[in-house]
Amino acid sequence: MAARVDSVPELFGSACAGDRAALARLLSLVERGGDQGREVSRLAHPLSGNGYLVGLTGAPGAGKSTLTSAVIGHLRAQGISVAVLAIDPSSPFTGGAILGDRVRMQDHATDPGVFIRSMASRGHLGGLSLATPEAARLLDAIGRPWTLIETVGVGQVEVEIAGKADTTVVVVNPGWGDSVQANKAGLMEIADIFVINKADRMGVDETRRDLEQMLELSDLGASAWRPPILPVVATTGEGVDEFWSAVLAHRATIEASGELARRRKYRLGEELRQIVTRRLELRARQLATGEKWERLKADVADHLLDPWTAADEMLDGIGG
Ligand SMILES: Nc1nc2c(ncn2[C@@H]2O[C@H](COP(=O)(O)OP(=O)(O)OP(=O)(O)O)[C@@H](O)[C@H]2O)c(=O)[nH]1
Ligand SMILES: [Mg+2]
Repeated sequence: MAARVDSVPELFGSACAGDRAALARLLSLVERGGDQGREVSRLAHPLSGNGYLVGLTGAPGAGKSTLTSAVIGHLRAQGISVAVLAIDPSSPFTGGAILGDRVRMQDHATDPGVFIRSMASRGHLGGLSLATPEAARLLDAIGRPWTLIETVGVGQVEVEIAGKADTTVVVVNPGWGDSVQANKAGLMEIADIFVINKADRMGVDETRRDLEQMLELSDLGASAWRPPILPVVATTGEGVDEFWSAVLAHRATIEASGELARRRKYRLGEELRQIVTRRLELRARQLATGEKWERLKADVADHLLDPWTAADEMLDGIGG
């Protein structure tokens, strides 16, 4: 077989025309970061902004993948295509056995309207928090109208990623303590919609009360949107229609109020800031190995120079 030497623009063109293998290769480049990853970003950015990003997060095993799978089924029934990014999943997404009975992920494996990808950070300069928005932007740019991002809602990076969607969904389970954990993990602030999944189990009303109480205490500000709390049984699909209606309602609300545009602008600003920070950090690390660094360190240790003045001298080199 001939070696595959397609350039990034060629791959991008193919992906736009619906070539899934090309898309998968572009996503690998994005994951890896580096110059080719940047080239993908350059091509994708001007074309992005039409797709819509939904983040799903919650404790491990809350049923995020099962719910995602049910949503895929819901959208596909209407002929709407969808992409899924599973961020560092603790359970494999395509396993089938771990997924709900009604709509197994395998059913979607051969459907050209569905694209599912597990993301891991493979040496990307900014890790997953920078690779994920780039991947989402690529999917947006090639014309996917919906992208769902699943992250486990533990850990700062994961919560941060989930919170950077257009609509963020927090999945909890019935029973004492789950909503308290969600609160501790910082999920209350980022939730636009709460799903109480596994509503076939005991304790739905208690969990709803807990969430309502916490919502009372949290500052919703002047926001026109009050996060709804929706019971769902992802395994059977019960409540999935209502859930998706809530996503559509949230989208319509923030589109009309200008909040969506604000969120996106803020997100891009944060991304830019993060990129600059990472690059300065790298540069500083490079500088911190040279001769000048050793001299300054020695001077500080010998009390000839205070650390701030030494840092000034160091930073002169990078214009910061
Ligand atoms: N009883 C019941 N079980 C469910 C429901 N939804 C999901 N499950 C089960 O819960 C388990 C975990 O579901 P997943 O969808 O893999 O959960 P997840 O949140 O994606 O898990 P991680 O990605 O590992 O964090 C599976 O055994 C599902 O079959 C539900 O509505 N009711
Ligand atoms: Mg999962």
